[in-house]
Amino acid sequence: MERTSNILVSSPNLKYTDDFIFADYEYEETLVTKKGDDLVAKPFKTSLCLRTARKVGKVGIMLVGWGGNNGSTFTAAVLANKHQLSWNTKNGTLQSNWWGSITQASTVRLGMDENGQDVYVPMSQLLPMVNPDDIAIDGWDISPLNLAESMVRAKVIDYDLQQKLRKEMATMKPRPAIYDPDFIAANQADRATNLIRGTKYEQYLQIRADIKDFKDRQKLDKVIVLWTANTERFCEVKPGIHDTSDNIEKALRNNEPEISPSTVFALAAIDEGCCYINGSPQNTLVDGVVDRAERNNVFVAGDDFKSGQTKLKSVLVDFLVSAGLKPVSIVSYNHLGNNDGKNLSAPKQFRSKEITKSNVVDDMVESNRIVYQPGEKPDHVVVIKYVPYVGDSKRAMDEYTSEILLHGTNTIVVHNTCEDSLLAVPLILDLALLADLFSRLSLKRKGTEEWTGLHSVMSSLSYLLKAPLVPAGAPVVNALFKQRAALENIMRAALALPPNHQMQLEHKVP
Ligand code: NAI
Ligand code: DG6
Repeated sequence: MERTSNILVSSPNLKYTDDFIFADYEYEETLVTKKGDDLVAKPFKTSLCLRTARKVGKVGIMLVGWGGNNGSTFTAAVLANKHQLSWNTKNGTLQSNWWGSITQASTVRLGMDENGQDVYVPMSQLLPMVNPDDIAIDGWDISPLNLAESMVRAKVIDYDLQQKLRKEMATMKPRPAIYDPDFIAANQADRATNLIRGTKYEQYLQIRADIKDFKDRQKLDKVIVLWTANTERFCEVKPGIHDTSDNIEKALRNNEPEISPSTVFALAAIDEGCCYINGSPQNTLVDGVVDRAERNNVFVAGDDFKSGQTKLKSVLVDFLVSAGLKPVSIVSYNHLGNNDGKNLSAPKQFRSKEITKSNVVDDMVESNRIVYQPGEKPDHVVVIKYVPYVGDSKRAMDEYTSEILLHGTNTIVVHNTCEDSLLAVPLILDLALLADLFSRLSLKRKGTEEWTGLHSVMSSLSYLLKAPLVPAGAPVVNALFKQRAALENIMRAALALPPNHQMQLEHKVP
């Protein structure tokens, strides 16, 4: 019998040492081959050992765009929870919580009790994870406001809670950042006064120095760097510049204009051994960056937080297509009035967001060749408009039209009033915590000696991202519950527990 938090896993395949959790695991899959007109399905098993390092260490997160709505709200949420703050509103006294975070506020089915009833546990208790109260926060912003001022500017946090957080947040000031007006909207220029000057290579060296400084001052074991700054335009990917680690290094030293600020941040983070997560849509993680991450055994993940409209889309379209219906037209309008919306009102930055918001149904469409012909896709339109009055309270309106039985039509209309940053912030926490957890997981085939970590492109975080980056050649999964199942079942495998198959045969046979 072994113990993780308050969960006891009783299995001959699980062993705890002071440093690791060792799990022996039979990974089962089905190989499908073509024989003439037939498909032959052959189940197979691979015997694996999984090893999870138990020591969590002290983890810090550095946010690029710390003074933005997400950055200031994240900081406020961490502090409010850490100090267990409550605050008064016209609806009474409210307590801090982490709702919207899958690690902190969602549960996982562990198994069933003696009566065949499901037993659920908090996801955070499955494996050793960082406690959000222990996270150190730092970051950069082109805007010089301290975090208390940023919180006021964001207009997200309730007034009374702002008053309780103000003193501590006023001591937090973003480090100067890299500003290249060619990459974000011209309407951002007036806040860009907190800047690292010099060439791209000098800026890269400064970011590395900042990471080292944060790590040393706070005595951290690990730093995770996460981009939650303005959406950039896509960089124009060029062979000889963006394709390999060596070429991108040369381009950086040559001050190549198509190396974006976010790519400079990513390279600096990777070279400091830090995981880099891209919470915005732009193509920061070009091949040369991924190559660099692989060479340094560092993790990268992206792109673009999947917080609201897209999350629902990746459920709804999966439901429609798997029900044998045929979505033929998906039209998604957004209007919002925060600084993100202002930046996205510029065509090139909108285009970046349009791309990540539009590619999210491809895997579901591909999965059903009964209703879709090869190459056929639904019409899919994404519109974003800037309406200052609504602030962070984004309105997302979707119309899904599907063809149904005998070419009838079914139209579903969804109206979602979101508080955008309050949806995104728990994802920032989960991305950091899960990136840390998966960086402590290694695997090997049974009987072999050498442990390897997960792939540098951390696709296990796909659930939290609109356009998941995957290792070259790997399929992209957008369907939300497939992503969730992968996440849960990898954690279960690390505890030598079988995947949750949901069959409940106990209740289906007499
Ligand atoms: P925001 O505009 O309030 O914050 C962005 C911050 O980045 C600003 O304070 C800005 O001064 C700073 N900044 C711009 N360029 C920078 C650079 N090169 N280095 C350092 N700082 C820089 O935006 P918000 O609402 O916080 O969103 C942040 C990002 O997250 C946006 O790209 C947005 O598209 C993305 N996102 C937001 C979601 C949400 O629900 N809130 C969901 C998905 C993605
Ligand atoms: C308007 O679309 C602004 C965007 O930044 C979104 O709010 C953000 O990407 C969240 O998108 P979604 O589709 O996950 O709600």
